[in-house]
Amino acid sequence: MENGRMERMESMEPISAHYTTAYPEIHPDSGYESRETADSQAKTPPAPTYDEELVHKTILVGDSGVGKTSLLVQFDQGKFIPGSFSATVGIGFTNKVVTVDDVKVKLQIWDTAGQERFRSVTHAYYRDAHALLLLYDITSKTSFDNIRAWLTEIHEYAQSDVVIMLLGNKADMSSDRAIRREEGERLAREHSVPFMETSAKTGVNVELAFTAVSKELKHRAVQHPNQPKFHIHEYIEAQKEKSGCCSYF
Ligand SMILES: Nc1nc2c(ncn2[C@@H]2O[C@H](COP(=O)(O)OP(=O)(O)OP(=O)(O)O)[C@@H](O)[C@H]2O)c(=O)[nH]1
Ligand SMILES: [Mg+2]
Repeated sequence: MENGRMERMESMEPISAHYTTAYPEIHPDSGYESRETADSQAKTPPAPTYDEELVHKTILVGDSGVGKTSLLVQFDQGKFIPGSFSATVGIGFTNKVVTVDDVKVKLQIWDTAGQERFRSVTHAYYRDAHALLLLYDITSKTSFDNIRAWLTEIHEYAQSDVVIMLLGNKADMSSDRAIRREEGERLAREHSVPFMETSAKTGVNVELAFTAVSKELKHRAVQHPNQPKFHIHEYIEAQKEKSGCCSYF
């Protein structure tokens, strides 16, 4: 799972004002997060208010190089800068307030290091996660083949009711494609998890991946008896952009 890229060093510029790297002993609810908040307040306008009850912890996992950090930055800032990120060291996180059905929800998104040597660090974060986005790279068969091993780890360390979504990233790289979309769909069906192809580069389906997870978590947290039940699979099918189609890119 190693890819030999340079690692992001602490001395490098942070990838975003909202993004902070952390180490295993630092918990997101500890002083570390408030230090980050105070810092980002100095540079950015005050964060929008949100329902304190609705803080969703989402964690990004998958092999090194599949595009976890790029996906998070695309979602957070709507940017993609090719080759700008070194392999994540340890773990980083970003807070983002999103509106789900007129309710503001705070998404705390943890970006893990895919490299094998950080595995014990990232395991510690699984159990607090409400949702888990599991990525592979559509141009890398190895990253796809490793999905089963990732799912085994997830079932071992995460809560049993964690919302899992499988994402085939780098959908823009159609000429280097190694995994057909149908293969991703089949694997997702086998494990009863929703699936979509994304591109951190073009942004295709990036917002949808996070929105779908937020909606699912919000519906679980706030049950209105008169509201129809939310079905994440159906929502995704209705919303997703068919990334395999040449016309989109
Ligand atoms: N074309 C294309 N390149 C991408 C995409 N997502 C990521 N990349 C590139 O793939 C490389 C790895 O991306 P990262 O976001 O650092 O991958 P990662 O999963 O965070 O890797 P680790 O931090 O080591 O676990 C970088 O050169 C990115 O520019 C994408 O959707 N399309
Ligand atoms: Mg990374």
